[in-house]
Amino acid sequence: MDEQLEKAMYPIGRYKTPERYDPQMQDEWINEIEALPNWLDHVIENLDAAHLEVPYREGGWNTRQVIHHIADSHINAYVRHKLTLTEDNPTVKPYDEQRWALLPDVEIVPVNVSITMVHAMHRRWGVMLRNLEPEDWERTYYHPEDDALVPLWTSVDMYAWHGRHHMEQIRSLRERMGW
Ligand code: NI
Repeated sequence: MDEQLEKAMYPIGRYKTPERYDPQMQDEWINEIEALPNWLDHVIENLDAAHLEVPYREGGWNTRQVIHHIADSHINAYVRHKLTLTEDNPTVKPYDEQRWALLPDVEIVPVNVSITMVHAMHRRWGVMLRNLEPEDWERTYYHPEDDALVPLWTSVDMYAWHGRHHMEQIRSLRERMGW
């Protein structure tokens, strides 16, 4: 892939699963999950309606779609984590994120509504994760598309990355555009 495109798509690099589980990382993962709503408040500050419609790269989502996508994705993640904590190896439901991003709510609802959802949901998510028993972190869910058992700690690490990843797409777009 073209280097500039790679940088626009993956401003903090692609996700890489850590080679081994380090429980000392829990705090950092949860801190990032708890910080995301405030980062989102900040990253869209002073953007007008026209700015929100500019794709962050050619053929990519615009800021409006990226913000709603974060809410859509993290609702799924939160449900997956709750299932993991209450069932043995639950099979989670994949969803078509590209088609979700084209539904009417993403078109019509202001982005700050999704950021408010993220504030509320991440508050609960953070409290849930902060109060787990050590063994809970190694519980797993089954992801049918990847045909993989995913430990909770991997998933938490991945979603901490995911929030930062999309926030940085918007932040670096603003930087490139001088907004
Ligand atoms: Ni995403």
